[in-house]
Amino acid sequence: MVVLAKGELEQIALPAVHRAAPPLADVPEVDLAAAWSGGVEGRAAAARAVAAACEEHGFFKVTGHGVPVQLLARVEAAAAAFFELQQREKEAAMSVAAPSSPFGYASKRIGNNGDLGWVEYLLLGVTAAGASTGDHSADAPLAVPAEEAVPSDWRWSFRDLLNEYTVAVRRMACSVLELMAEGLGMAESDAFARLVLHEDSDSMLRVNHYPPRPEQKQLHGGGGGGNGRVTGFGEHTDPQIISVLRSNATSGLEIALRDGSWVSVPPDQSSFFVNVGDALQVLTNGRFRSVRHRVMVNSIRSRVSVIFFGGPPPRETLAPLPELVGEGGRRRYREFTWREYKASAYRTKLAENRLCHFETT
Ligand code: GA4
Repeated sequence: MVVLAKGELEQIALPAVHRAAPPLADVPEVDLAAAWSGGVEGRAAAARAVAAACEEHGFFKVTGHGVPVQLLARVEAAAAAFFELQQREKEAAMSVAAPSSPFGYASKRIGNNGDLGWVEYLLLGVTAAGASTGDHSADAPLAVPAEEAVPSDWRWSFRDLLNEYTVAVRRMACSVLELMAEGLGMAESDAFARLVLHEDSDSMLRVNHYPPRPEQKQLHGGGGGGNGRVTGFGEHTDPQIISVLRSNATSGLEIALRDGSWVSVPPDQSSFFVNVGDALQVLTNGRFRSVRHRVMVNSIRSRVSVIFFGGPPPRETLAPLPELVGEGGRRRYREFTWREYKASAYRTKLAENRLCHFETT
């Protein structure tokens, strides 16, 4: 069992100082089906819409994505069933992960630098075949509870389901990355997608569960009520190229706009939400914005979300792409490898600005 040090729980549960965020009125939306079937014009329009959303918010909704709704529902149900297991069963499920590995099941602790949130989660590596594993070896089952915890067919089906989901979402993420490149008018439409499709791509799958907001008396050791909001996952940007999120119908996701104000994103269980990550901000020389986001536990309902993070191979050199810098243009970031960036990111606290260390002066 993970025992929190004295004071840690209070730190998570302290009502955030910020007020409830107003809903984002016009969530940019891209219909992939229309992009695929709309001929040259339809595709160009979708590509322009994607690029505009990435420049303005670094965030948009994807509809017409072609991922079967039944698959989404099955993943959601299986994830909910996993999180309903006893704490010791969930922890045992992940004991196959190397102790030093960031992969596995965890509760409340985020990363290694003291961040806490009102969340429990599974973090899984994704292999080239799209299979989610804990240690990147093809036959290490990871997203599964321990032998004695649940019937073995259940364990295997959860793992298979996550694999099926990962394959479908990665394919969709790459279609979106192609539209991004087209929207930027790049000569090669696979300039971004090829990094995530690469057999050494460092991608991940995260399954989050935000239990309903705790009672105020729990938060303050029996103290009075109040309407304080509880942070599920603190504000941050994602280090990777692209993140593709799908959640159940429970609210909680918030994004920061250019002016620094926060807006909430109305949930939509049949769509996906795409975040631009730090690596894509670098490749586009800052044209696309790595969106700062967070999850607030402000509901009486559980929130379950599944996020695919598409990353480049560790050895890949990242730098602003010359055609996006333009002749005589200024490169805003120096060159670095994804391995270097990730190591640096993992040394930071969640809310830190990780890209500033890689900016040119
Ligand atoms: C944010 C995006 C992904 O969830 C993640 C997170 C990672 C973790 O939970 O271990 C990090 C966070 C994320 C960025 C900074 C570091 C690493 C927690 C943290 C404090 C899996 C990722 O790749 O980076």
